[in-house]
Amino acid sequence: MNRRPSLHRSLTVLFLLALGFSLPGPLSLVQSVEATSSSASARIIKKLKKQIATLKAQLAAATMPPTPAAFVEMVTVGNAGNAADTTTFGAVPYEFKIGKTELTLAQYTAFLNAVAATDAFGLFNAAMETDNKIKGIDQSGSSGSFTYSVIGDGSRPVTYVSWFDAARFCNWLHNGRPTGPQTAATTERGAYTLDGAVAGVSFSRQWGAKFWIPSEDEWYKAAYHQPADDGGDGDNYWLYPTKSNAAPTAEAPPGGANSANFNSVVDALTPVGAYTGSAGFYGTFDQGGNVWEWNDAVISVDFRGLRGGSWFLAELILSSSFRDTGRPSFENNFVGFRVASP
Ligand SMILES: [Ca+2]
Ligand SMILES: [Ca+2]
Ligand SMILES: [Ca+2]
Repeated sequence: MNRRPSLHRSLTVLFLLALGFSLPGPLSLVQSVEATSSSASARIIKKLKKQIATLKAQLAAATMPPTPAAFVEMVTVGNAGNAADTTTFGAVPYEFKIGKTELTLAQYTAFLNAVAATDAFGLFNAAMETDNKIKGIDQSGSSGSFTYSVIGDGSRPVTYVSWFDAARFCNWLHNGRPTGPQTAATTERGAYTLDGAVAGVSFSRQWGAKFWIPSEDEWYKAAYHQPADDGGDGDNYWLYPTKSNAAPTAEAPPGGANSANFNSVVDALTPVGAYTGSAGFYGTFDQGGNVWEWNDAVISVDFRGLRGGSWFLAELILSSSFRDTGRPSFENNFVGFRVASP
């Protein structure tokens, strides 16, 4: 707290120096000190130069916009140019990042508070508040001044989110998490050009998107790929997203090295990343179970892709061989998402 006034003074000095002002004080001190040759003054010069470098770095940091990356923890999926699995999925010719976990209630609640005082495009679903399985997000007030708060544990994945809610969340991240009504500047443009759409499949990631819903190949690679040369299976792909060809054990977290939330052993959702010993090769959690996750595959004129299975489904559905679909407007307590970025 006490740093601020002095930082401000120093930044002002730096700013004036940048404009070419000749000032009494620090600069003239440097000049007068530089005119002498004693070792003591050399030390002072060194110290002052160091302080100036520090202040310049602080100034640079102070003028940088907040980084959405810090808001959603991402992991890097390397090995660009990998071949596809026998299922035909998983080849990605570039390096990218993907969310370490599913999006949480806390993150989605921050989103709602930023852009859904008036919820023009249905980012909130009343079941988020009433479904005892998920508890959820509470909406207060009336349209124009809605506010939202997490019910219970905000570390569980958000559910009752459509493909469009996920796309709007990506736009919001892309735009630097602004506050305001649902417009082009907040939720309607950026990664996806939505402009009020809440149905249909004719929406794709825009060039230059900073966050997006993973493609099916990106999602699949993050879940199942591990080069054989790097300790993976002989054909570079595991059957389950826990670096295993054997099905995970359905058990309460944290479990062991191959555990997940499925088969209704936990009622219902577990905090994201709770199976701490069961990460995928690239460091993701819960790509098998907890909630189904949207991807951007267009399956038909009516459906988008879903993968990974959920808290009440059988083990097979967590595997790389299982591909599901949903209408992009579908919302229920077993579907969520994670994001990807460059
Ligand atoms: Ca919605
Ligand atoms: Ca394999
Ligand atoms: Ca999942």
